[in-house]
Amino acid sequence: YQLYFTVSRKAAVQGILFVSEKPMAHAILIVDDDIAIKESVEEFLSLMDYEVKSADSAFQAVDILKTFKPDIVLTDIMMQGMDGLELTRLIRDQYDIDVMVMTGYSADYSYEEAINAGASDFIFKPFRFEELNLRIKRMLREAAFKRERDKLLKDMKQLAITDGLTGLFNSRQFFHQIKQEVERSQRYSRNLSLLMLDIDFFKKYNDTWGHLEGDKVLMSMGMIISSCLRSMDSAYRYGGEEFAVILPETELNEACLVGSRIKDNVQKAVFIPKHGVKTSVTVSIGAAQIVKGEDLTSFIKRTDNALYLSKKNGRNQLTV
Ligand code: GH3
Ligand code: MG
Ligand code: MG
Ligand code: MG
Repeated sequence: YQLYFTVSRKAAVQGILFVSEKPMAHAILIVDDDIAIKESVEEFLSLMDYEVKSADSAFQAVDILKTFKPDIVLTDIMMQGMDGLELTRLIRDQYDIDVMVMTGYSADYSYEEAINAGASDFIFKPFRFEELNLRIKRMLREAAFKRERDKLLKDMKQLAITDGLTGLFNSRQFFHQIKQEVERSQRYSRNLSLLMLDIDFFKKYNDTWGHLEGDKVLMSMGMIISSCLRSMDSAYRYGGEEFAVILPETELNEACLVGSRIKDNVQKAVFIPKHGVKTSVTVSIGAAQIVKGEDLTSFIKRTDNALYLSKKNGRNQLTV
């Protein structure tokens, strides 16, 4: 049987162990109905320090995948029942696992078919173990690179919409989100409310205790506001000491309940800007519910006006 491969198993293994360092313990599932091939590949990859499992049919592979999540599935194409391309489609559909297909029937299956089924690579039998190993390593490298890139992209997206000081969404995200919510509420006639909040006499707080102490208050504001929200609500720091809460599917009186809770919790919070000094801040709030046909500018302006009235009428209060 060893003649089947252009390099004998033993020679290949020795050769590679000699020239390459040990790979990390990645997991591979081998699927082939040719038991001799399955076992020889399994033995080779085990010797290369991969965690290996094998199946002699696509059905068995599907079963194994329920509990075993390899980095790569290496599958034969021609198999009874479900073939390797069908298995590839199923794996790509259900899991984020790379598939390499191997076949000896190069005339029957094209590279294109395998790629279209979702395979990341394709290898013709008979193959040399060195080639298989190099292809596996390349797939693992590319998968690691892709994971890193995806994570970076995700982190960057998150960073672009987050306020660094409070962890709330930033003003860019506020205008993006409120625009969408206004459009949605108008198109589907849904309730939508908005709160705008501004800390009272915050300039004085900064002047008295310093900017860094002021920043601590802003951070606490982020936590207090977040703790008062329901699952659909979202909070934003849209200015220096100005915050907004978007409340989808919410009537004005419910929005006022949320706003009042925030106002009360802000007032209750104790700050210690200096050893032995206990102080607190208050917040003024404007609340509004969108009316039929109202546009974004008008909606924000009405909320802002309500906030202005809270300020004008003595602060530490909510106005609709
Ligand atoms: P009012 O009750 O009318 O809102 O009075 P105010 O002093 O809060 O309002 P004003 O708009 O005059 O001042 C806002 C102050 O907020 C100015 C600035 O000192 C402070 N501020 C804005 N952004 C930040 C920030 O990022 N960190 C800190 N520590 N303070 C900030
Ligand atoms: Mg076969
Ligand atoms: Mg302000
Ligand atoms: Mg203020």
